Amino acid sequence: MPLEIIGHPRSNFVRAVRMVALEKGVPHEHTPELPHSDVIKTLHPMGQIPAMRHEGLELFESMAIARYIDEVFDGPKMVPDEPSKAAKIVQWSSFAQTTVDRLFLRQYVVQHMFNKDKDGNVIRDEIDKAVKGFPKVFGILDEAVKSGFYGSDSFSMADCFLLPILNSVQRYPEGKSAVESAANVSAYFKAHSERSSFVGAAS
Ligand SMILES: N[C@@H](CCC(=O)N[C@@H](CS)C(=O)NCC(=O)O)C(=O)O
Repeated sequence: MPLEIIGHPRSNFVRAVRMVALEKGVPHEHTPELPHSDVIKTLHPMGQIPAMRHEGLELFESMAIARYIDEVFDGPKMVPDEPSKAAKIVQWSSFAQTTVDRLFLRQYVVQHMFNKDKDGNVIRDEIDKAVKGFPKVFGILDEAVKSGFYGSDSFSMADCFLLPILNSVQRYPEGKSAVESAANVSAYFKAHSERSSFVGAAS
């Protein structure tokens, strides 16, 4: 049975694992399920996306899926074999999945999308709090991408986790201007935004 990646393409975590597959040239079926759908509830105990199926193996959690695809299939390694280099890639991937995802997406983008009063106006409290945290995290990222790659000197799994988040945070004005003000982040995003895996995993 071919590799199947399950989850809606708008999810940054789904896009990241599909980017890993595309970077390696691994053909896969994409099943665009929403969180908490009947299918997803059979694959993830919390109903989250992504999930994966391959040859009888079912997996959830994007890091586990990305690393499985990287290790099982041929193609360029998205996590290097050398342990200290691999640890750095996992470190920066995890930083994107936790600190960066939480601040830029859960506490900012998702608030813009859904935290509205009864008249449909965005409630700003959480957004304003999140924006105050932007300088520190953008500063860390600006240093981490200065080579043109995220925490590394070549394209890796860490880039697959960071680029979809940077894409989403620019949907709203404070995120857009924060990216524009961070020179290295801005150049990094521009350099990779036409990348075929990034474009191919968007829909
Ligand atoms: N730690 C999980 C996080 C996945 C996640 O938060 N997915 C979001 C979509 S981007 C989701 O399913 N949200 C619905 C929910 O948390 O109930 C992973 O890395 O796969």
